[in-house]
Amino acid sequence: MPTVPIAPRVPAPPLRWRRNATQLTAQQLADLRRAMTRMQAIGDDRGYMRHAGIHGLPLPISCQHGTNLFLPWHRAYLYFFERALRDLVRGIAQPFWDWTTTQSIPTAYSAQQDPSGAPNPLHHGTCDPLALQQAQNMNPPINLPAQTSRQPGLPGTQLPTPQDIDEILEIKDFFTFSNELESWHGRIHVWVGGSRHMRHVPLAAFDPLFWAHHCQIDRLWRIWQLRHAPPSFTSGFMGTALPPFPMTVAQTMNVRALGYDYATTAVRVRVPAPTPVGGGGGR
Ligand SMILES: [Cu+2]
Repeated sequence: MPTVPIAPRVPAPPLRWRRNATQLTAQQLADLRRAMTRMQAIGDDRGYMRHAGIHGLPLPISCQHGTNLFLPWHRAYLYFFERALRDLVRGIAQPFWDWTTTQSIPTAYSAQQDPSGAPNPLHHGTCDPLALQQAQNMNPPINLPAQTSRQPGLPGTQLPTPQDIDEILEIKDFFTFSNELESWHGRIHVWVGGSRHMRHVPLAAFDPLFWAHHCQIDRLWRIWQLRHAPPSFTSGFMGTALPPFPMTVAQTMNVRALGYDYATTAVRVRVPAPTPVGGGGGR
């Protein structure tokens, strides 16, 4: 009897799991910080400044807001950012900040120092000098220092509750869902930034918290995709390019094809936090 296997035993590449920023192990958080520290130290196209600068300033402003490309464009953006992180520390995935259950900035990001006493690279970033200069020339001008900072929770600002988001996830039409989610996304930028960097699209991505915020937006899209039948998009929409990324809308549809998924795709589930390292609130 032949014993040749009927299918070649080629293992599928392992998925990267994007985890909740408040539930990272000490090692996962240390790896993320190591990658960010290294990336912030690189001055060329692989570096943090370059990646952050793609979103807004320096010109051109590439991000898609207020359009049907909001979710696909930012998914591509996160994908290439994560790939750059992975070039520096193997196998890592960026975490998400679930602001519905962690209604404060996760301590992984708010702590000034890491456990060894070194500066926490998730606490702040440094803006590209050209971006700052161009921001000052905008109308109205944005005058902010190079080092990013935050003014979370000023009066009149608000984070969504799980119920707020659950209502949005029920919306069947993709483009309506996208618009509603984008509008909450903007309010969270304002909640974090106050008058500082996260509030302003041209400079927001220089704040390391930007990525965890957008990761949560991307996660909510993934949850929406799990809840609803795939929309029948036009080939025109699916074929739309997402510059500067070499990717089309169609290529952003399947997160597993992009090599990652979210460790938690349930909105209301409350997991008993196992020794939270980067937990919200204080340590
Ligand atoms: Cu944003």
